[in-house]
Amino acid sequence: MRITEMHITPIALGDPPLLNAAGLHAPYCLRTVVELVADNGLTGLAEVPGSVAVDAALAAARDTVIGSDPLNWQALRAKVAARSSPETSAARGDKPWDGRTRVQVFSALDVACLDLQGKAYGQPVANLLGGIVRERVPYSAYLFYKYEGAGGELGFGTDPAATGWAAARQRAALDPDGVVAQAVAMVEEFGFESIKLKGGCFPPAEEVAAMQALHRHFGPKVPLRLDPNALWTVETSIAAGRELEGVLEYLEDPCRTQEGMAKVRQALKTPLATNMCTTSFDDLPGSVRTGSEDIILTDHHFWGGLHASMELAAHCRVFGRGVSMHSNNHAGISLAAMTHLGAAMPNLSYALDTHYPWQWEEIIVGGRMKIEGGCVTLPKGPGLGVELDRAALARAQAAYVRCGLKERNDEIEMQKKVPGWKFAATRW
Ligand code: GKR
Ligand code: MG
Repeated sequence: MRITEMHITPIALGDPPLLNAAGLHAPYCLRTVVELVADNGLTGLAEVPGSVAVDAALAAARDTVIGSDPLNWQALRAKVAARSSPETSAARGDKPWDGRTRVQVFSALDVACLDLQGKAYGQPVANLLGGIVRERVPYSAYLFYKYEGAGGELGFGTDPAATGWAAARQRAALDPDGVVAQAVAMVEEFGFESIKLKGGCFPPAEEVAAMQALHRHFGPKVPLRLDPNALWTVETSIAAGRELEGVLEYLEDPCRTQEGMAKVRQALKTPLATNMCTTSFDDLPGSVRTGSEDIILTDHHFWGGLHASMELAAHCRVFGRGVSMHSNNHAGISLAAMTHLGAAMPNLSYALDTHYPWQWEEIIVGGRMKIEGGCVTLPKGPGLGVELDRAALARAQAAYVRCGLKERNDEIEMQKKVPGWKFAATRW
């Protein structure tokens, strides 16, 4: 099999005004869809977070990709690596999301090659990763503080006809009652059995109060997580962490650096998780040396693909780390890829993150994938088990052109609500 074409399509999907450590989500989240067409007529799909930088890095790899054999991922990866500049984990940046591009190119190519392989062999991607250890992959509810509004074409207004979760998705949630109401609606709709709150938005005491309110409402059997995206100092992390002992399943990235996380970890009984201080294979020696976290949240977009995430899972097993998954806004191609990975990862120890409930549009045939009982069932069919809905893709591509966004910048969006607002790497 040879790759004959590589298509790179930037898209925009509606996204509500969600708050986080770096500001506020814009009315659209950006994704880039990658299609690899092979000489046997098959097409492999992948999806990565969108930005002009990622699109340019993908385009720069095109000449290397065309003519390559998608069955030989290691050879293709080595060729792309040899022709692109190395990127250290420092290039990740200090924002909640990951600023690196090279790992995203690897990820897109790895996923699309696996999709092609699966389609060629008539096998699901999870089998190509080693086999299916679970058909139903558990995800966690992902709560956000938010302003009122739906985002996207629905604008900052609301759809008065909406009911249930669609209505709750539009409502503001800025205090513990709002957070609990959001959680109730999300859990009712999707059946999630774990709950995460995106923190780093308000003074820690307010976020501690929100977690305590969730604990009171849902009881001790529902695992809770809080993720301030490293905006707290070590001292604040220890103080807030102590107030939440017995409340949290894990505390995610309370503060910066492996050394900082290690100090917090020594002071608390609550496990710590990260997608910010241990984010690449280069970081693993430091993680082992310092003992920075208990759980590493992989993300195939940032660890360099599904194979790389499976490799990370093996390291986690050896070094006694739990493993689960981080997410950013995404559509169905990524949800399918995450689900195959979750289905194949033997030591998956926690329900995975997903932003999927916050979107309402889709670019795959059949529309929105189902989350039932908090789980996504492994898609049927070879490869990733999803196909592009060309009309929906064209609509999302047109939205990309119309909205004019070229990269994620939550600070600019936040300044529209709070003039002069500035991102601070450490706030409290
Ligand atoms: O979507 O605002 C967001 C999140 O803050 C996201 O960008 C983070 O990368 O979900 C993320 C996390 O767990 O850090
Ligand atoms: Mg996180």
